[in-house]
Amino acid sequence: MKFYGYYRSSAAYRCRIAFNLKGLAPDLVPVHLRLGEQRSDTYRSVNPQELVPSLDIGTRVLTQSLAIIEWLEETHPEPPLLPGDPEARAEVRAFALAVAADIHPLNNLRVLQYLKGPLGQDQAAIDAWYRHWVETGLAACEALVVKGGRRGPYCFGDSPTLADLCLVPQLYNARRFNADLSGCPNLVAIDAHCATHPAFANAAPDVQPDAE
Ligand SMILES: N[C@@H](CCC(=O)N[C@@H](CS)C(=O)NCC(=O)O)C(=O)O
Repeated sequence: MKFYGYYRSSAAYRCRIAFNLKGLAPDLVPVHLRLGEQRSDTYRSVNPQELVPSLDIGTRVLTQSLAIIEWLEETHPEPPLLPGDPEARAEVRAFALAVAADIHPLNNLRVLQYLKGPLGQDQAAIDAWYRHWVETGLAACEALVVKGGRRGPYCFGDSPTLADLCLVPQLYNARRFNADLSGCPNLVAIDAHCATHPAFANAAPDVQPDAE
């Protein structure tokens, strides 16, 4: 398998944690987002959305991090990243979507570049935009795990789920932009616990082969 990613891409980071948990090691094809390689003709033929990650599984190319992780879950079920109970699965997926569908798209590189270029915003305004949406979104995520009852060291229990795979990269991004995490003590504690797990530690941006 070939995995197209970028060390600082939080969507790719979610998949890297899943690969590690499932004991898989696809070949990395780095796509340098800051250099705009995602918009090259070569990469557009891999992923018409011009976004990472993509996973070439030989017969086709999968895109969208959550779709890739759900495919992994179906083809490599152990260890499970979703609970067995349908209501608990919905709870985990809701948390994952709160990050992946509601926080991350507002703060993606192309959105920040559009604010800066065509909309002429300065760096202070862009940083304020970033922090506003990440802090508002993470406050809601904090409430979701509290509402879920915190039954273990991870978001929803004693083992990592799709929710943790989405949380950890989002917190990495939030810290890069100096977001205020003081309102999210549960999320910060979960993130610290995840950092002790090799699957999470080995997926961290700074230890990737394409890290700068
Ligand atoms: N919903 C997509 C989001 C993918 C995405 O936005 N990837 C970012 C990196 S985290 C990207 O490739 N950005 C390139 C750009 O903004 O030009 C997923 O979960 O895979």
